[in-house]
Amino acid sequence: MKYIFIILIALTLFVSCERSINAEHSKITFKPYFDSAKALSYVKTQTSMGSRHYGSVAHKKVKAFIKEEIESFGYEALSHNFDAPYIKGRSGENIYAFLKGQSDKYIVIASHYDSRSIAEKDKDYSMRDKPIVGANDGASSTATLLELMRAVKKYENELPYSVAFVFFDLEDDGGMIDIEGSDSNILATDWIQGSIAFVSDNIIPKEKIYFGILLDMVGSPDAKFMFESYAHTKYSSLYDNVWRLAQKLGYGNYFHNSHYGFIVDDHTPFIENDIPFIDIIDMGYKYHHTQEDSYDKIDAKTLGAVGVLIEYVLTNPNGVY
Ligand code: 1BN
Ligand code: ZN
Repeated sequence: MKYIFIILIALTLFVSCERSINAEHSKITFKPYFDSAKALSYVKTQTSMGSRHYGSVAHKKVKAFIKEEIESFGYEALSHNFDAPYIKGRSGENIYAFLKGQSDKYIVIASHYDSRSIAEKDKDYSMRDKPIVGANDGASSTATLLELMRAVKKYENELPYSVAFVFFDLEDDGGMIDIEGSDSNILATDWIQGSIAFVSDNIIPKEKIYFGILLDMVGSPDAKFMFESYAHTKYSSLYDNVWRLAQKLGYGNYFHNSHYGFIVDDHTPFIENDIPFIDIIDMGYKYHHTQEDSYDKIDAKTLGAVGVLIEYVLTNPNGVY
């Protein structure tokens, strides 16, 4: 009896040990080039320029800064100049660059670089008509995209897919202008002017895009990334696979398998044109469209989680979609 008891204990230990090894095996170990401290420094550079809303001095400055950085990494900085499709009299500039991979199909990684010219959710009513610095809303994703570009340039010609990096302009001044257009068209909006124009001007032919990932508000220490429901309805396997990779990389504290609902963002025009595109967005950010969306609310760890995840997806895209 005593021996049976000992054998049972030994078996139990063996099984639980096996389980923990399997659990370890389901984790991904990956040595990234993405440097979260550098990404954080890009947030600081942008926020110290001030609000980068349409027509501001800082808006011009940030465009020049993005182009200079991109060129310093060894890319050619390209510009897509456009007239805002739904805001009369406004023109914008999307900035983009390519990294050559083994296939001529592109994975698109994108962010918006403009910040909002009002703070309609601020507690202080007297501050609501003032522009915001947009540390999370604008700067965090732009910083992550820049640092990602620096990091992955080392893989030039080696990645399975080519990469298109896109910095959209005129995303964030929506809800302020009477637009012409039908209510039934979700793209008849004064948000996301840059991405609407980018898709309709066919800057990257639709058939050349494998899939895309948009980054938006990726810097809060307690960020919760959940599915945008329109994208998840159309492209659930892409969304689920990216989330699974995030969890395997150890970022399950940020990436949750639940829904925010329908959000119009820069990925929407792509989906409307049947191009698979998902949004990594923290729509629960408590300082969204307030004056408190400032540099001190940003955590390098969150920028790192998103940057490393995307670096992993670009280096191991098979099975993601
Ligand atoms: C994201 C960040 N968005 C704006 N700033 C898109 C959005 C538009 C989200 C309207 C909610 C409502
Ligand atoms: Zn915004």
